[in-house]
Amino acid sequence: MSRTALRICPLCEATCGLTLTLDGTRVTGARGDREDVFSKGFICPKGASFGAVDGDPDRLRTPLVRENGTLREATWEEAFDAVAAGLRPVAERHGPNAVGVVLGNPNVHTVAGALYPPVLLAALGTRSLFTASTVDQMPKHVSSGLLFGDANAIPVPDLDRTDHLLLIGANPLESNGSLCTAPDFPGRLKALKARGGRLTVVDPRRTRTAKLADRHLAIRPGTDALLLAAMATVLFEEGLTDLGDLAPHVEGVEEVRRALADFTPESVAAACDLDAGDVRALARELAAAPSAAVYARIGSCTVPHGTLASWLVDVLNVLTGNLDRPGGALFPQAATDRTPRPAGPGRGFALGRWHSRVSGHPEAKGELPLSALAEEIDTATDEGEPVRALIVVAANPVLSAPDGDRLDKALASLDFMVSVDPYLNETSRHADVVLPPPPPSQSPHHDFAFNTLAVRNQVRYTRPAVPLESGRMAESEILARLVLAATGLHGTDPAAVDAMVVEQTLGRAVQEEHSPVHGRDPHELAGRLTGDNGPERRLDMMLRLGPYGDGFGARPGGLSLDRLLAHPHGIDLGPLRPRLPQPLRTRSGRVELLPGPVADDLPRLRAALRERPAGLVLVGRRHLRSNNSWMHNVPALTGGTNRCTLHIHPDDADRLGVRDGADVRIKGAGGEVVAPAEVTDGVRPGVVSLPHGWGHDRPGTRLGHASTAPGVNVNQLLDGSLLDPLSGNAVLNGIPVSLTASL
Ligand SMILES: Nc1nc2c(c(=O)[nH]1)N[C@H]1C(S)=C(S)[C@@H](COP(=O)(O)OP(=O)(O)OC[C@H]3O[C@@H](n4cnc5c(=O)[nH]c(N)nc54)[C@H](O)[C@@H]3O)O[C@H]1N2
Ligand SMILES: Nc1nc2c(c(=O)[nH]1)N[C@H]1C(S)=C(S)[C@@H](COP(=O)(O)OP(=O)(O)OC[C@H]3O[C@@H](n4cnc5c(=O)[nH]c(N)nc54)[C@H](O)[C@@H]3O)O[C@H]1N2
Ligand code: SF4
Ligand SMILES: [Mo]
Repeated sequence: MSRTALRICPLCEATCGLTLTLDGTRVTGARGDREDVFSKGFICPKGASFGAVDGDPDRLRTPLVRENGTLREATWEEAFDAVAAGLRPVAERHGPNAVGVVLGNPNVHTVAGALYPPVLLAALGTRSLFTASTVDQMPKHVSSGLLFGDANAIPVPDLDRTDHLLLIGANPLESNGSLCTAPDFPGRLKALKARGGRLTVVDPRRTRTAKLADRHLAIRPGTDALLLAAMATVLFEEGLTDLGDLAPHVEGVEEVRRALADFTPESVAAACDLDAGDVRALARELAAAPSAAVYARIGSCTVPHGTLASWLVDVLNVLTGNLDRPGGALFPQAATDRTPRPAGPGRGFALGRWHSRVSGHPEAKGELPLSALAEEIDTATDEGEPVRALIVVAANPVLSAPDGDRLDKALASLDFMVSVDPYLNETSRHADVVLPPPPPSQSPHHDFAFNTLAVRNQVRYTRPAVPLESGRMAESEILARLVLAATGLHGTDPAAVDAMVVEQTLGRAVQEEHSPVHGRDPHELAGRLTGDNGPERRLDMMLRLGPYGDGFGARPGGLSLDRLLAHPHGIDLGPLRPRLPQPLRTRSGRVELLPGPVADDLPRLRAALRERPAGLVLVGRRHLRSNNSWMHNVPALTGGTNRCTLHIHPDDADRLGVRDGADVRIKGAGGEVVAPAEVTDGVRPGVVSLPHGWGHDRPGTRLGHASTAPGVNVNQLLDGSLLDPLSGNAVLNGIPVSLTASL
């Protein structure tokens, strides 16, 4: 007998609602949920393959524990005993920083990944935290921290209402969008054009997104900050700045004008390899549009001036009066956001409160660069203890971070490593204990992170579509037990972790004057929480305390878990609304348009005006039917054009004697790889492109399908030394490479 169940898709940031078809406990099909308040039936090929992703026979079913050098299947009890026995001695003997934590991308796609890592980190007290953010969006966090005082206050383009979208270094027709949660991004771009709006794309490749654009500028990689700085200067020179309602909330406009004055279209044109007239036109169009949004992603972040580019994006949004207004770039308000406090000065955002031990990289948002993970393990210094034990949750840095070969060796040298991962892959193969979470059909879903980045305020929750298979453990329980095992409380009831968080959160809330529960009894409130388990009670608590919540009765009709469960397709909370100055947490209580660390970094950008590397540079690319490093094991999603090939322009191919389909040797600072060439004018001359997440040819993994067409690891071309200095973000795009036609 088949039945259906609703499940929000966890496979990318678009968060589409799916209707799964189930045969017993097996997912046999997936289609878009037409009644979903946000995605309205949209689905992409990855979502349509949900069943294949979910049912991959290579997913681990039981924990693995290393014994005499090899991993064997084990019970959960044995596994957590081994975790406690492996981690505690390291922390006790060598101090908290000797235990490192690595958090990977899928943590933002799971309930467990949102709720438990913060508890784990607080309990461990380690400064050795490395996450996917520093190979991704850390520059945006840093620029938001400096501009708005809150690293998580990221303005999102108002896709559905804007008249003009300037889209930089993003390819939502393949990625489905990032830091801009918008199911059916392609449809929303087409709707923008249909209503007479304008789309400009800046990308060294003529992507599917670029093909949709009214104007495509094939910029030289790594130079977006120069382009954006020059656009700001044009706005100032031509009297096109107009802050509108923002003016009282912004300081530093004049300082920005002075700081950027020597970045003119003419001065940046050669470095960007763009026409000065085009740069000027871009600025004028932005200013002339009734509403406009500048939006930039991976291609603007994973470059040497990532923080400056991220900052300039919002500088342009501010100067044109588009920040915080409909049609511009606004701050979403998620249902699980903390109770908004009254506007006013905050504590501001600090960078570099501590530094990495080996290279002295400043922390950003409490994190050290993922690029520095290998050296923090394999290099001894007088400054403190190296990382000797590692907790890895949903991360595969051997493929996703620079210089996988070095990291591979470093991981092998650890005293102890535990991986929470459904696969035995390039990274988890080094673990002493692997703790496999259940497949998504057996897990609940709520988008704690992506609702704070969504183009429409809405809230949705789906319970597990099928019950936990016997022998499985929910990922929330795995992480709660991990917290206990890592902190000397091994054996305690994991429900204690949730109970502690509830007690602390409610205890704080009742003391906050702006809270709807101010002055009430936290125990009485805790007793009112509903939900089948700890994570559900925590979701109920966050919803009820949040901006749309029922305030535990103070605001009748407001949100609660019960109310959400009564709306299985979600609850629409309306379009994005202007919110300033409330979200600001800067010391001034205003948008600080020229923060000190940014001003101090401008001389480096000025020096880039003169840089003109003669050789080839490499950029990445994403494929619609792929996702970073972990979806190449699903036959339905590989093959066809989803392959690990080197895109190269015909002019470069001719010059270098590279033939279509023939192998090319690609050399970078960190090593070399060999991949087949795909000659295409989809990439501009001087630039080649290789996707990331490939290289599934290491021994000791269990990736039956992926290892049949392993591809190569593009990140082996990097040695980990290229970073955006403010954020510690890896430079993954625009890296110098040399090619030789192989063999
Ligand atoms: N050259 C280059 N490198 C890049 C990028 C690039 O553009 N170019 N992009 C970077 C970016 S943006 C990112 S975010 C990183 C991503 O890199 P990572 O953070 O390493 O993320 P993934 O490769 O997506 O998956 C990591 C692991 O999560 C596991 N996993 C899948 N589902 C679950 C789950 O439900 N629970 C748990 N516990 N684990 C799960 C997978 O098996 C996999 O081992 O890569 C970065 N690396
Ligand atoms: N199908 C699929 N979807 C995904 C993922 C995936 O791996 N596959 N990964 C997910 C993750 S973790 C993330 S972070 C998002 C990322 O989402 P996006 O940011 O949309 O990622 P990309 O598709 O890599 O697009 C980046 C674009 O930047 C261009 N680029 C490279 N260098 C430069 C430069 O210097 N300047 C400019 N202007 N452009 C440049 C590249 O050519 C590329 O087209 O996608 C998410 N969605
Ligand atoms: S666009 Fe993303 S969230 Fe939507 S179905 Fe595809 S993978 Fe899933
Ligand atoms: Mo990412």
